[in-house]
Amino acid sequence: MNISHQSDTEPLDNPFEIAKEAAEYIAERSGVPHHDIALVLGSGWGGAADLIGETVAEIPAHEVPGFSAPAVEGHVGITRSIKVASGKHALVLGSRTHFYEGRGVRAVAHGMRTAAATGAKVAVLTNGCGGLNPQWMPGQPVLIRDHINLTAASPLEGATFVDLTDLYSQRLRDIAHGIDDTLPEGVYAQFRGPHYETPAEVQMAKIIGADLVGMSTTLEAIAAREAGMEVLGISLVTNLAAGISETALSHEEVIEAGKAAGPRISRLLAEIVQQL
Ligand code: 8IG
Repeated sequence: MNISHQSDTEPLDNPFEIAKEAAEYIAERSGVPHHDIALVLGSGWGGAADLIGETVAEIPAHEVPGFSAPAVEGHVGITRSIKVASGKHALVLGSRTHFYEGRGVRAVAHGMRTAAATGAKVAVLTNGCGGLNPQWMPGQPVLIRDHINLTAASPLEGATFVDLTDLYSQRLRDIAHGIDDTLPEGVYAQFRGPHYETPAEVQMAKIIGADLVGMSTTLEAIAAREAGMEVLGISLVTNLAAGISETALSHEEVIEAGKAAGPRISRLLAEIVQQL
């Protein structure tokens, strides 16, 4: 089977062809032929969409070719085209497919490939995650400096050797720091999930250099880079990772922490987007 994207493969067997179809659909539905910036709003980040600019179009995410309905409460299911005050067009992808959903890496990467096909040069990936630094309270935003992909998977197919040295762009982190110089940076480790880690797994993550643990972002970041985009990653620490605090983890608490921090991190993200 030929899985390279420059060649004569059947459209439905080629993830880049489906992404192109999705991008054409978005252009048609939104009336915006090209987008400049792509955003994925994870747990806690949904409110940012309203502050980024003027909503030009809203499209139920699952109506766009290749996307399926979101599986998790707290994840927004509307893809929005937003005109930013800077004049740029932002595409907020409303449905993130997580690797743990078992739909495969193509489904996980589809949003980034679609965004790149709409013309986006910058991808902003946000998430809610567990924190390993006990000084980071729930509600703390953290810039992703680098990642550790513990999924044992790659979104890339075939002999696709992509350099990840500066995956989380220094230039974009500098822009974020220009807005808030107190923003800490950290290494994000993606576990497969959907269960949270054991305390021993959290200790392992710490020993190998992680500051944040979550279930998204790394595969999307790799796909974004392959597709030629510059990546900014921002995590919201919604809970201390298992064993870092005494209390057990609950999805409800995660949603609550996201809600409480929402207005502040939404403003932060909106300000960043103005400068991209
Ligand atoms: I929100 O503590 C959120 N997502 N793996 N661990 C992992 N994912 C998360 C966590 C966490 N909190």
